[in-house]
Amino acid sequence: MTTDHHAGSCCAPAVDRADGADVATLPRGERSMRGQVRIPAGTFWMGDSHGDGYVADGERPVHQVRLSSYLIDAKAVTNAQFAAFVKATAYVTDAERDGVSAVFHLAVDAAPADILQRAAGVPWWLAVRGADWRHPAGPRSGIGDLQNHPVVHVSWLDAQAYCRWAGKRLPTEAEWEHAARGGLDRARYPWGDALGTGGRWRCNIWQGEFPQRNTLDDGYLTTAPVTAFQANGYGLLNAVGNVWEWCHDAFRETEYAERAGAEPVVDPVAAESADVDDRQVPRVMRGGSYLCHDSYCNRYRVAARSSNTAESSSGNIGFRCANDAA
Ligand SMILES: [Ca+2]
Ligand SMILES: [Ca+2]
Ligand SMILES: [Cu+2]
Repeated sequence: MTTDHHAGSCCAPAVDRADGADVATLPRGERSMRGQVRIPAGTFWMGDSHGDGYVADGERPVHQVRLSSYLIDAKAVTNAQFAAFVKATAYVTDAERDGVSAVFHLAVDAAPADILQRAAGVPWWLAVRGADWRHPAGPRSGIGDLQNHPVVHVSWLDAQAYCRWAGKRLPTEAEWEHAARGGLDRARYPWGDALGTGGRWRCNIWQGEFPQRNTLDDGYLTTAPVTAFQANGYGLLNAVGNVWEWCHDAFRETEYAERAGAEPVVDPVAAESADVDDRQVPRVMRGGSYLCHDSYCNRYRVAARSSNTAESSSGNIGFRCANDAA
């Protein structure tokens, strides 16, 4: 396990893996709109209008983006849904092939011998043998009570495989942000500019002192059900917080800088996104996770960007699917 360029944040560590599944050999499912909401064609301001972001994440400059109409899942893909995919295809995830994935230290449920190492620079991430989507906290854990929680320990390639079978695709980064905004113009969060009111949390992030003490004010140390909290104006649930969500695009810090001046940018997709077999390409993750906290990782905002290599997995990365409008 090596650190990624987000060392010091909660964002999940990268994992080096020898090889993985060949997604192209999987059956391609018939196009499905199940569980999806339609986002009308429109123009929005993409990026961080508040100056909240980390410069190296490339959330600025804010620029105008025009998108065609598209469909996107209201909720992240659940363990139950992923189980149906695996049952139908016998698909083996990258974490299962490799036999190891990253688990947050306070969540680990594994024998000491299965805890292999701490990730350099992000010591709250442990490489745990036998951690995978069926065993999100390690070999001693299960998903019996987590059917309606987002699937985790899935790589970008695993997400691609699921999408192919489900008759869907991953959202582009621009589609993800536009949908997460819920129709609000340049707001910080899917519901507005303020994090919360009266101690009532609107998303699953970290409360307390990271990484040792979580007061659980929002009710969850790790994942929450995909139906928790209120939907945004487009009907999306848990766009920010809960789990990071893979997007189609290759991640480039300079992406927005290169778009500025050519606005509105129409249906943008980052260059280098097309090489879907490259396991080392950093892919965009959006929305932040249950580990985010203002003190060190303020990425539970709609404009926030992060990335991990296509083959990496951890206990706080999942995904939702999208589709072209019919
Ligand atoms: Ca929480
Ligand atoms: Ca999320
Ligand atoms: Cu974070």
